[in-house]
This record gives sequence, C-alpha cells and structure tokens, in this order.
Amino acid sequence: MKITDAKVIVTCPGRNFVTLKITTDEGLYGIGDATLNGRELSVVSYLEDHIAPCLIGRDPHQIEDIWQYFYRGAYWRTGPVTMAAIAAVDTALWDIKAKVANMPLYQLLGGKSRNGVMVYGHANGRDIEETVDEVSKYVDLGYKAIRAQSGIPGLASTYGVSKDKMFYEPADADMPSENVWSTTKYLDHAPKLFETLREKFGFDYHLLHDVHHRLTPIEAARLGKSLEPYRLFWMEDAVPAENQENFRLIRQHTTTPLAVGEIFNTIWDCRTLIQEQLIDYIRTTVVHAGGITHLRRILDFASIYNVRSGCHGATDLSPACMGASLHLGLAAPNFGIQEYMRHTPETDEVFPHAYSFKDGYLHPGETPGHGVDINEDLAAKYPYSRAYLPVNRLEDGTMWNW
Ligand code: GCO
Ligand code: MG
Repeated sequence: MKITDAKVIVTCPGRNFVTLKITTDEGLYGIGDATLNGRELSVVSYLEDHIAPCLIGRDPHQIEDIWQYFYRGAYWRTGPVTMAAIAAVDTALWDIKAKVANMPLYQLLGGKSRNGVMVYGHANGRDIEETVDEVSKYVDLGYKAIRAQSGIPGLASTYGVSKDKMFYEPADADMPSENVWSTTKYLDHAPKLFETLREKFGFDYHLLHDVHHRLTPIEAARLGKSLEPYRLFWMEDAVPAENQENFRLIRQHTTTPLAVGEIFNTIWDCRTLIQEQLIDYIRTTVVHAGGITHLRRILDFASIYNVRSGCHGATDLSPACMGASLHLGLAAPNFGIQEYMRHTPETDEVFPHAYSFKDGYLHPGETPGHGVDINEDLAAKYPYSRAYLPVNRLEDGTMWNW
C-alpha cells in the first residue's frame, strides 16, 4: 500500500479547523486534526510545504517509522507547529490502519478497558447565580463531571465566561481582544463559587476548575488549600508550566488534585511533573502532542507514576481529534476523564462522526477507523477567517498570561 495524496483542508464552520486527509493507492483514506488555535496557517504551511512532499509513496502502515522520520528527521524537534503537523499525519495513518483491519481504532490499541469515556462539560456564568443555573443544566443532561467558571466582581470579562454558554469560543476576534486581570479579586471569589455549588448540589458530582495559567506557585498553593473543603476533581493550569519545578511548591501545600498540559507538545514537557508525581492528570491530547503514537507514550509513562489522562477537548480541537482521543481513552489503563465542549451543529455537519454521548459518557462507536470523516464539499463553503485568542493585562497595564 502506498500514500498517493496528502491534502490539507481548512474550513471555518463557526471557527477554524485544519484537517489533513491522506489517501492511498487502494482508495482508502484517513483524516487527522492539525488545528492550532489562532496560529492555524503556520501548520497548513508546515504540512503542505514540508511534510506532504515526503509522504507521497510511503507505506501508510509504517506509522512508527513515519513518526520518527518527521520528528527526528526534521532536525528542529518539538514545538506546537511541528507536533500538530506530525499529529495530523499520525492520526490519519492510524485511521487508515484501523480501516484496513476493519476494526474500530480502540481494538488496535488493545481493546476496551472500560465501558465508556467519562466526560466533563463546561458550566459558566457572569456571576455565581448564573453558573449555578448552568451546572443544573449539565446535571439534567446526565453529566457526572462539570467544570465551573464564573465572572469575577470588578472585572469586565474573564477566561471561561462566554456569551454563548453552549459553545464557549474564546478565539472571537480579527485582532486579539484585551482582558484585564486581578489575582486578588479572583482569589477572593473562586472559593465562594465552589462553596455555593457544594451547598446546592452536594458531593455526588465531580467539580473541576480551570485557573488558566494566571497564578504564581504560592498563590496557586493558597487557592488549592482554600478549595480543599469542596473536594475538586482537579484544579487546572494553576500556573504556567514551562518551569515544571513550580509544581513542587504547589504540591507541598495542597491535596487538591492538579491537572496541567493542554499546551504541552511532547513527553519532555511533562517528564518532571510525572516522574516526581507533582500532578494527578496530564491534559495533553492527540493534536498537540504528536498524535496517538506519542500521546500513548506519554500515558504509558504516566501510568507507572499514578498519573491519569485528562485530555483537552475544547471547541478548537476538531471532531477528528475528539474521535481519536476517545478511542485511546477507551483503551488506556490510566484514563481519567475527557473534556467535552460540544461543537456547533455546523461543525458536526462538516465532520460526520460515530461518537455519541449518553449518561455522562462518550462512546467512540464501532465504525472502522477513528470514526470521524470530513464532508469536503460542505467544508469548502466555510472559508478561513482569521481569529485570535484574547490577550490579558493586569490592572496597571502589565502583560499577563491569558
Ligand atoms: C480548556 C482550555 C481552553 C483553551 C483553548 C485555547 O481547558 O478547555 O483552557 O479553553 O483556552 O482551547 O485554544
Ligand atoms: Mg484549560
């Protein structure tokens, strides 16, 4: 079997997605997500200009060798653009292999380790009251785990709070919009949100929270301590994690479980965090961590240190990433939870998929491959439209982490 075509499809059914479609001489094809939110076209160029020419003529079954070829062979290793491009190739090749085997992908990854993939949904509101209302909607929908975010008194806007509650979409402007941040106001407010939620809903549901990289280690330690009575499933991205040692300090102070890694690209980004058991959940996912091949390597490494998966699943990760992630989640022994921010109906139509939601769990389905396709005619109707994530400043104008 030989690869005859590698085509990059850019579409914007409400938001931008980049998809790689690899076709073989036997007519079979596979697809992989290559979306890098706010920096999409850099991956398009990497794939079209630098990867596609080297793919043509290769045997699509040589998944590991092709992965190594593009990782080691680039000389310039790692980084979000490179790893998203490699991920797209890898995901498409696993899709093809599973189609040839006539099996759903999870069978090739070792078969089912569980009956379904527990997901968490996103409840957010402008204030605590609105967030409580949103959480009850997720409870009614059958979710077992819910992420809660709320607006902060005195701040005009903040991460995680959206105009459209169903499909929170932060990449919303042609030029980056500017947010203002106050750690003091946030640290006063966040524990009140979870106190109210536990009073109202009890302890039967998992509650999660995303700090979105905004604290220093000692501030994160204080937040973790103050949230302990509310027994969070996790506190996410409490600090930026380029410096993995930062987590030692947080860990020494709190038993609130820690999750990090949605912007990591390789096993090297999380090696210390995992090996020293400084975190509980690793959030790397298929598209930004080098595909199924490399994510599986991270999860296997994590499993010997009791770290479980918590794959990123925001709207900017396409259904092709979600499908692949669900197959791995069904098979991995140390699966923890999967984020599930639903896509809009327009996106779901462009990417017909076999996965489905029931009673708080996603199921990847039994279609051979990863079960996600792309309708190219429909995709062509939604041309690329530049959209940036916001930037963030402190109240005195200092640039901060968004
Ligand atoms: C999450 C994330 C997202 C990111 C987004 C950036 O936990 O889902 O933090 O909301 O901000 O995916 O592209
Ligand atoms: Mg996050």
